[in-house]
Amino acid sequence: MSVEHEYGADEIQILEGLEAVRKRPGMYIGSTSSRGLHHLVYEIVDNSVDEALAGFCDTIDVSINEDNSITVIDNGRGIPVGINHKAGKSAVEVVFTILHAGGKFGGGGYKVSGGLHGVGASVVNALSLWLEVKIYVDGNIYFQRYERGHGIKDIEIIGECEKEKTGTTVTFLPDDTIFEETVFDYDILKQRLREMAFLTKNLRIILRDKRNLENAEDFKEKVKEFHYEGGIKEFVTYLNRSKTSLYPDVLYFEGSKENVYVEVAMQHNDSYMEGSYSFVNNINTPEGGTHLAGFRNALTKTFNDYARNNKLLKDSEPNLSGEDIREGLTAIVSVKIEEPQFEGQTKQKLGNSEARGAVDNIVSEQLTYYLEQNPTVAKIICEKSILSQRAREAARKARDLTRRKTALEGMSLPGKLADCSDKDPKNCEIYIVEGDSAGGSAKTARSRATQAILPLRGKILNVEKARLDKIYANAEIKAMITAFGTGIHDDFDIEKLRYNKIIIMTDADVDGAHIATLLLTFLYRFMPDLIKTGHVYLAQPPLYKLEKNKKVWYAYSDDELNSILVEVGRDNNNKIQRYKGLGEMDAEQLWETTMDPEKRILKRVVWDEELASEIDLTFTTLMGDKVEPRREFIEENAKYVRNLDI
Ligand code: TSJ
Repeated sequence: MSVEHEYGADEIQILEGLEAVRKRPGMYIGSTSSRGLHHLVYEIVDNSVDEALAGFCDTIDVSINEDNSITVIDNGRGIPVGINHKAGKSAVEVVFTILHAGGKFGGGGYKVSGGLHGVGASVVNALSLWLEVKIYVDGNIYFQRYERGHGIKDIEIIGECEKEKTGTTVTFLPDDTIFEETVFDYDILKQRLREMAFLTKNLRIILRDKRNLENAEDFKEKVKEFHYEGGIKEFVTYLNRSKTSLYPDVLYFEGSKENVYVEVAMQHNDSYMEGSYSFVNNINTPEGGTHLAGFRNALTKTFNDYARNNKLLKDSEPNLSGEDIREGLTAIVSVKIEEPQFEGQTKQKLGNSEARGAVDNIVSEQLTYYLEQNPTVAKIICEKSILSQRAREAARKARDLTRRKTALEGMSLPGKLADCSDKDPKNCEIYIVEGDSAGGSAKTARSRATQAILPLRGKILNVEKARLDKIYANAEIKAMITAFGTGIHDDFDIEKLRYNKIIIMTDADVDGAHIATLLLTFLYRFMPDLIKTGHVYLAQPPLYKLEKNKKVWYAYSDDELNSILVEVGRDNNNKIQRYKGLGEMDAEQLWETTMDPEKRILKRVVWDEELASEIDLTFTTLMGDKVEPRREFIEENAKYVRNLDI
């Protein structure tokens, strides 16, 4: 066992190390917001996952305690309790009090630590009001407590346990003088722990919420257990759960090459979007990198070879593009590597060149074999890719035509757009209104100078379920694209945006929510930067109108209605009106309640990188074929929307 530096016995130097963490926590955990807070849990859990990867631990139990402290229990070998002679104290204390000791500690195996992660237990300790560790080994229970990073006394035996029982238990309370947010979010932890369980097959992770037990219906803690024997294979099944897969198998490839351990799982569904996620040492790499490049290269090459060799692609036809093959593909590429190099501005892109070759090699070889063994599946994928190739070609022609038209005729705005007169985009907003009658009221109600109205009629095309050629031919979509002015995909240019706010206005019911989601899906897939830069809003029409003694109140929720009723008194003299749709309001009411910038409520659609993959899932869930997940989604649908201005 060793530590990285010669620290000697100079306690002061060590404490200075942890003081540095308390002084600049952001340097070690990214931020002191909710994100940094949850990061503490992952730091601790990562250590147990390492123990699982080394083959000595199969269960990790994570609890949010009543006081918002966190307990992590594993059944591994237990952190070594012996004296570390270089540091002159127990190995446990080294782990918790010396910066960066964690990652260099112990030998062999893959550490999940990498990038911003993996700063180790000492950072968590430094940022906690207190931390307690218990180690079960050789029939003894060892214990040590720290306060703000300082050991209160030496490690000691505080009791006995069964000889066979081994493991580590850590409990810590984040320091509320450091973190802006100290309340843990069950759903955020659930999301990440589920992902960790998918990425480490056979590992069982349990999450418990022990808070507010007296308020819970039956005094029982909230518990969720994640255990996937199939690992990332089951991850793909989970991601495809609300879609229709094109074949029953999830393809799975695994192997090691040049010290890179590679796992890939994939399955096509009948949608037209690619959903590939890549991981390095269990950490998501949203910007991909060499591992993803190796996977894509192998996929393109192997399918083209197969399609040619089996005459599915004629000699006269061009090669399938990578995009054609990946249409509707859900894939997980996971590599474990000893010294990951992260590149790019956000350090989220894998740079190790050996990962490219390793993934390419393993996937090419095993996919070639799979296709030979499973000609039916091979044919389904090739035929789908060929259809995609043709649609892409048709779409290209349609797009070229529009581009040429635009160049010749200038931007001709859609006929049904009632544009605003102010030409400075900073001052302008556009209401996308579903239905002609609501569109009519909105046109009458609006402030002509700054508010444009684009009424959409008929069903809004679900871009998740249509190929590009059909999407480009759709009148409503064309109208939005030309009205916004930005172009789409690679052509997107935010500088050309004609309105500062894009406001989706639909009825305040389930149908309205559905239409809004269809519109958001289009924006999310075709102009994601519009959402990222915060230009997209949802209008909030009222649910109720209340009149009494010639005074009028509007309520935007049931709660609000009730509090108004408490205030004005509930009696026969008020006639409450329930709005079933925007169409029931006249222009004046629509202006007053939903469009007047002085009085209206807008919700801004926010983009959260952390939740991007979940959002991805929510969109495909809602747009998918299966009914059950869709209902669940609608019930919790306001998640990605936050209140902005009131
Ligand atoms: F780091 C930590 F304190 F945050 C922490 C470590 C927290 C938790 C909940 C668990 C762990 C942890 C560490 N679980 N299991 C281990 N294993 C070791 O530290 C260990 C044990 C034995 C040997 C060996 O070579 O015999 C090596 C190691 C790294």
